[in-house]
Amino acid sequence: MNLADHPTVRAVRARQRQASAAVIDAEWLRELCLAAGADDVAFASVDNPDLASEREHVETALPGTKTYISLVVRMNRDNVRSVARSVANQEFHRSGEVINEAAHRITRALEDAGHRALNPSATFPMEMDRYPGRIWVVAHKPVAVAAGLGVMGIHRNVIHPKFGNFILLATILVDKPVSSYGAPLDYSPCLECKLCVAACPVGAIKKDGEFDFVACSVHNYREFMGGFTDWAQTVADSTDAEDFRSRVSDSENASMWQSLSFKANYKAAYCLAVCPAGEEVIEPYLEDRKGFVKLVLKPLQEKEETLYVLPDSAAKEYAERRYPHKPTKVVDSGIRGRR
Ligand code: B12
Ligand code: SF4
Repeated sequence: MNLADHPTVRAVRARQRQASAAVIDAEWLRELCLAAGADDVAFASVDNPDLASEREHVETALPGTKTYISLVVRMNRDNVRSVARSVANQEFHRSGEVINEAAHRITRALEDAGHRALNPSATFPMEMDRYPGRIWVVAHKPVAVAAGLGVMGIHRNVIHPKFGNFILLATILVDKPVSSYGAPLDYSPCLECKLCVAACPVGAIKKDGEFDFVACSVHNYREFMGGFTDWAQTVADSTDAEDFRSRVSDSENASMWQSLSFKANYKAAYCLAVCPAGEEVIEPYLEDRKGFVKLVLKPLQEKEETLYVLPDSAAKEYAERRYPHKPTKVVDSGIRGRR
């Protein structure tokens, strides 16, 4: 059959063609994003020099990307702060679903308006064929910062001027320029109170803003990629069931089952939990700093829980010195060449 005679081709040629806008109106796009479920949104150009590190990656994901749409979704604060980590983890996962759903809806609307658009995962899944290298398609934090949605605090999470760090981020790529782009904030909402430094049980956050991502991923991500590999290695190395049960507690196995069955659970995220920054967050801290520390920081510090650390690491030394009531467990990172 001649292609021109195909019913699809005839239907398409019969309908009135509407050219898609060469430049997307920023106000229209903002309203679209808020209506889709985002709590805040801003835009950055792919040519923004602050985002040079992302360019080749987004060009591979969506050839011809011209604009980043940066989305913010709020998390419920007291859920993130709770010592019951099942509550905090549910909050992370649910907020991840909300932001992915919003991004999916916006991408569909852009497609319907004649644009090419793509929404990389806000969190997981990521590109595990590249693990342990850069597994993320686009780094949401620098995009949000360049678009003016916040600034990274000492704990290296983005702090939104109003919502504080109780947010998740996502980025949509689109093949058209937008009529106006955001600009970085002229101040940092971080108060430099160092509560995040005090809260991290493995000392991953240093006072000067240096971040020990290995310490964080070995403990906080115990039931994610590397920690799972270490758990599987322990199964392989055990001589029999009794030996395995002597190496891994019932609670640890149940927790791993829960992570594999539902969604992987973070062990801490205490840096976000204690952060008082942001116009809608700061009041209880401003009114009574000691009371805030007692209410939010102390219960996390006092919680009895296992801390996962690498052998001979700074994290091990820190955890044993600062948190003697929290047992440390020396583990393997699950990454070849790094114990
Ligand atoms: C990789 C990653 C991590 C890594 C590294 C963190 C990091 N600082 O980069 C680990 C596993 C440790 C991690 C932990 C957490 N993360 Co995380 N993470 C990401 C991810 C996938 C990319 C981060 C990124 O842009 N890194 C590159 C640059 C921009 O980050 P950077 O801080 O400037 O630089 C550091 C890293 O590059 C690191 N580094 C250097 N080389 C390498 C190599 C590898 C392989 C890795 C992993 C890291 C690494 O060291 C640098 C110096 O600190 C994003 C999702 C995404 N697609 O963007 C979420 C994201 C940054 N994470 C987020 C969250 C919430 C967390 C946790 C709170 C998780 C939790 N629930 O417990 C903790 C907080 C730890 C902390 N204080 O930063 C949110 C942050 C939201 C916000 N308000 O900013 C994001 C944006 C996810 C989302 N959709 O909202 N995360
Ligand atoms: S806890 Fe304090 S020092 Fe840490 S990021 Fe928040 S405001 Fe900044």
